[in-house]
Amino acid sequence: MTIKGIIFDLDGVITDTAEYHFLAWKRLADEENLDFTREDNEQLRGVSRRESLKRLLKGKVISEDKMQSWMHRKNEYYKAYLDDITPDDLLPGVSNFLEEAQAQGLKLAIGSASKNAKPVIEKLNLINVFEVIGDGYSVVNAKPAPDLFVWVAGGLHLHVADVIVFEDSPAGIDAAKSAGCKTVGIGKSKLSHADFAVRSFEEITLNDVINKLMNTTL
Ligand code: B16
Ligand code: MG
Repeated sequence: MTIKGIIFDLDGVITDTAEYHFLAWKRLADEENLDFTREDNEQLRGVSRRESLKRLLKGKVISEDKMQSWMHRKNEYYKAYLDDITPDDLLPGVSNFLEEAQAQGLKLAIGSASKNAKPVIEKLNLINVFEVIGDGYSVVNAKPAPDLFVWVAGGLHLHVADVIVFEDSPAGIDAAKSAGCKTVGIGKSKLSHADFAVRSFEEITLNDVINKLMNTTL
């Protein structure tokens, strides 16, 4: 087994923008008298803005114009929170892990469903760390489709089988697996379908990850 590159999801892996997504959707839901809880928000992890709105609507049907205008409004609320992001908002252990991966000469990239990924990465001061940034504009079919990870691996000039994907969402693990990448689940969500899962980068080194993937029947 060779590992030549790593694709990191953004929200929930590199930084925790899920709280901002929640606050923005919650504001919209309150304004429109829709019931929306933190628990509901877990179902929006890693899925596109449009799919998030559909899940928030819980089967209620609205016109396409209204869909567009509500998605736009939520995004304006979300973008206002992004002003507060600084490099201190990296999740614990991320900075060391990125340094380790760079020191070992791996190619690094982002594979995020978010159309706001680039400004977030700029705010985190990581724009020069990633060779490719795949975001919500890169492909038509969002996670759980494999397209984004195939697109990013291609941008790195790597075969998908030589790439590890770190993801915090079930949709993201599904996408990475169907792309043919190795998968590591990060965070509190149940990600039992990943090759293996840990709660945080603080629990692992790059060598741990590679050893674990080598000893797992993939
Ligand atoms: P936007 P990721 C995802 O980011 C978020 O987890 C998800 O909650 C959000 O709906 C999606 O991006 C789209 O974001 O509205 O900014 O385009 O986890 O794939 O980095
Ligand atoms: Mg995520």
